[in-house]
Amino acid sequence: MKSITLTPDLFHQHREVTRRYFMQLGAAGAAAMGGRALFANEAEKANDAKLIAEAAADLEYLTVAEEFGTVERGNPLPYKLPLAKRLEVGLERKTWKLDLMADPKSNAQLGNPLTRAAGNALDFPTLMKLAEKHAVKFLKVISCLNMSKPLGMGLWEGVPLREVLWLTQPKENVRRVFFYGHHNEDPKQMFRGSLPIGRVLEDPPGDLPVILCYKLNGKWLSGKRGGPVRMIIPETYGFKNVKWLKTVMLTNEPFANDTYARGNNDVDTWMKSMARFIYLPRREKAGVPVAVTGMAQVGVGGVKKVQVAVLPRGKKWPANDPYMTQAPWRDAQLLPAPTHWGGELKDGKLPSGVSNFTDTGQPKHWPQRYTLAHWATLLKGLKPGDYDVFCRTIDDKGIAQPLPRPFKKSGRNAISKAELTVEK
Ligand SMILES: Nc1nc2c(c(=O)[nH]1)N[C@H]1C(S)=C(S)[C@@H](COP(=O)(O)O)O[C@H]1N2
Ligand SMILES: [Mo]
Repeated sequence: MKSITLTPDLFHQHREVTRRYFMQLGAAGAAAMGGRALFANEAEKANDAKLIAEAAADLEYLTVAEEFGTVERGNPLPYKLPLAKRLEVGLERKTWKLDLMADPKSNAQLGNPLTRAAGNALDFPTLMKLAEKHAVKFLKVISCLNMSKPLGMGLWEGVPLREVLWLTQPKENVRRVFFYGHHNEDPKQMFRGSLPIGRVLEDPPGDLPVILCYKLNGKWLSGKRGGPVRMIIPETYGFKNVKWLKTVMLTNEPFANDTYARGNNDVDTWMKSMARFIYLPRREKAGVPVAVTGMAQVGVGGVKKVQVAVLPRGKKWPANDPYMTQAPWRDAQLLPAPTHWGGELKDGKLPSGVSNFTDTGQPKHWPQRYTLAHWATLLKGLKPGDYDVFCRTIDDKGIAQPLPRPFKKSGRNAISKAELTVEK
């Protein structure tokens, strides 16, 4: 007879496997009738696998552009301007232009600034010309530093910002890059971001370039998502990923001038790892295994595992263990990369040429930093009662969420809680 093993391999095609699990359950179930404990155990494992696969089958990976959560400012919102106005101010690909210049308040020296004023600002056809040679595509999750859940997971395409910066022939006195988007010519509406020049010119080991992004999930970037062109910076929270981008300034200022610095936010933070629930039933009958699914945002520290803990509802946790390190944590199952990517990609397939993927579309490693991973688990043997269920990540160094960086103004990563009632 066939034996069934619960290796992650079985989840490799989590969408497609459900039917196969049902068939295997038949064989294992029959074996269990033989009365040997081992086989009974296998039947239970097969059933668990089936339940997890069913729960995981509907998890969509990439977010459709229109379904992203949105954080935006502007009155009116730039993409809601009438078409004629959008054309006039350069918020359509046809008329989009990007100023690349020295900060007038600084002594940064550029041999060849590109500006609207001089009539040589970077336009969309020139960006596309650069794209022929330099375009990159990669997965990145957008998360707002001040929100507890990601806004959406995208496949972003663009030209590395450094390719464009080099066109300006920077010479000297350049320490940072300032950038901002369309703001209705009203300084109060300006939304600014900044980066050290070093980050733009060179990518830390294993990291991807900062890009001028013009496509999401294989389609032109919509106005709502920040098009025609937005900044995408892989390791950062949403606020540096400035939309409706029109101006990039090289400066000798040593300080960040990000709009987000005003709100008491840590503007130098990298994305953090954290686990969140996707689905946990509110109520279940005693004796029925409870299938739970979730996502893990993979921050700079990676995600080695996800864990779940179940406690009686409202149990007060000792104040001297604020991060719940002593809770009864148990490992959940971290699911491998999806084979069906969602996000309205053609046939659900990733295109070729995605960074960190092979030519045949296999991830070179999984999970990947600054993306999501899915997880699932079964809660079993719970007596009737009210429970709080918690989830957390463990990073590549073995550090449990919310450590090593638990302070909320560098990114929300408090341990998540959901409620479950088990009925008689
Ligand atoms: N021009 C501009 N860019 C912006 C913002 C903005 O208000 N204006 N909001 C930022 C913030 S705080 C976040 S979290 C992300 C959200 O990106 P999304 O709306 O595409 O999900 O956009 C960033 N880019
Ligand atoms: Mo944000």
